[in-house]
Amino acid sequence: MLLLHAKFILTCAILTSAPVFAQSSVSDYLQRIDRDGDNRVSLAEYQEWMRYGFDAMDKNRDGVLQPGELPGRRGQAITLTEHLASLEAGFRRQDVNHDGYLDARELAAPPRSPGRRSK
Ligand SMILES: [Ca+2]
Ligand SMILES: [Ca+2]
Repeated sequence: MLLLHAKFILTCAILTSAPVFAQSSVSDYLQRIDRDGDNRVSLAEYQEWMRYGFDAMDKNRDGVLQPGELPGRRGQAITLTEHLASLEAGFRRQDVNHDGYLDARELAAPPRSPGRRSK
């Protein structure tokens, strides 16, 4: 559970480090992720989009983020497989109506924490 929590924090760190999150509106953001233009984001679209952050941070392209490649240069190493799995878990949490897609409202919702946040 603790490990999961750490990965959630890491996902947040990756999310917030993605420049697109800065100022763009949700619909703008949705259009960028929505490759097939059906106005909703599938898990595959979500993972494909979100892994940019991972790829950008994976300087040596070995599919693993070493602590030295992470924001603040600390934390646990994380593999791409683990990252995609945690993205999927995040996707499922955001998918409030469980239809397998994120619409604009679900995308705009604050990330849902898997557990209690601690400082
Ligand atoms: Ca789509
Ligand atoms: Ca949905």
